[in-house]
Amino acid sequence: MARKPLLHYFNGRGRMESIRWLLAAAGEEFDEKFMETAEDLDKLRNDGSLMYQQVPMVEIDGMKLVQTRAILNYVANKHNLYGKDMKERALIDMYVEGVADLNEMTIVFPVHPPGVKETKLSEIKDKAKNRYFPAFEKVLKSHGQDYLVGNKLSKADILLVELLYNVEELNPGATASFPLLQALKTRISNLPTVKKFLQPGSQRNPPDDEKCREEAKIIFH
Ligand SMILES: N[C@@H](CCC(=O)N[C@@H](CS)C(=O)NCC(=O)O)C(=O)O
Repeated sequence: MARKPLLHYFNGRGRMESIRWLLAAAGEEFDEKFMETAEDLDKLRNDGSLMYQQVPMVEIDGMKLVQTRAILNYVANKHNLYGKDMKERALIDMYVEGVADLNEMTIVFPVHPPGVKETKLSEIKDKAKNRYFPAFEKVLKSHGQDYLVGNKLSKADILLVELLYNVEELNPGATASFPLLQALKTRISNLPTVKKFLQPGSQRNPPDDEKCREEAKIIFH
C-alpha cells in the first residue's frame, strides 16, 4: 500500500495549512512530523531534504517536495482538481494566485507586533471587501454555476473557501454582502471530506496563537 504523505512543518497553520486543506478535501490521508526546535529544522537541512532550506516540505509518492504552490499543484493534479484543459488550468491558476495574495496577509497577520496589527487588519478588511471578494463573486455570478471553473470542484474552490474562513475569523461577517461566496462556502463545507476536516479533532489547526509564534521563532531563529 502506498505510504501516506508526510508533512514536515511546525505545529501551526502558517504556509502548510492550505496543503492540509487540499489533501483533506481530496480525501488523501496524511501524517505530520512537527519540528519543535531549530535542531529539527537543521536536521532536515543537513540531510538534504530541503531544496531551498525552507519548509513546508511534503514527502509524497517517493518525492520530497518543497514550495507551497508546487505541492498544491501536485496534489491538485493527482486528484483531478486542476481543470480539464489548459484554459481551465489558466483560470484556476489566476484565481488561486489572487487567493494566495490575500491569504498571505492572513498567514503573516499573527506575527505582526500589537501596534502594527490594527493597520494590517484594516488592510485585510479593505482588500477582501473591495478587491478580492467582489472579483470572485463576479466570477460565480457570470456563469451561475456551483464551482469557480468548469462547473466542477477544483483547488480554486477549496483554497478560496479556506481563505473565506481565514478572513471571517479576523473579521466576522466579512462575506455578508457576497451571497454567492457564502453559498460556495456552504457547498464546499458540506462535502463529506471537508465536513470531516472542519470538525474538532481533525488535522485542521486553530489560528496561530502566541505559543505557536514563540515556537516558530525558536525554530526559524
Ligand atoms: N516560497 C516558499 C516560502 C517558504 C518559507 O518562507 N518558509 C519559511 C517557513 S513558513 C521558512 O522555511 N523559513 C526559513 C528560511 O527561509 O530560512 C513556499 O511557499 O514554500
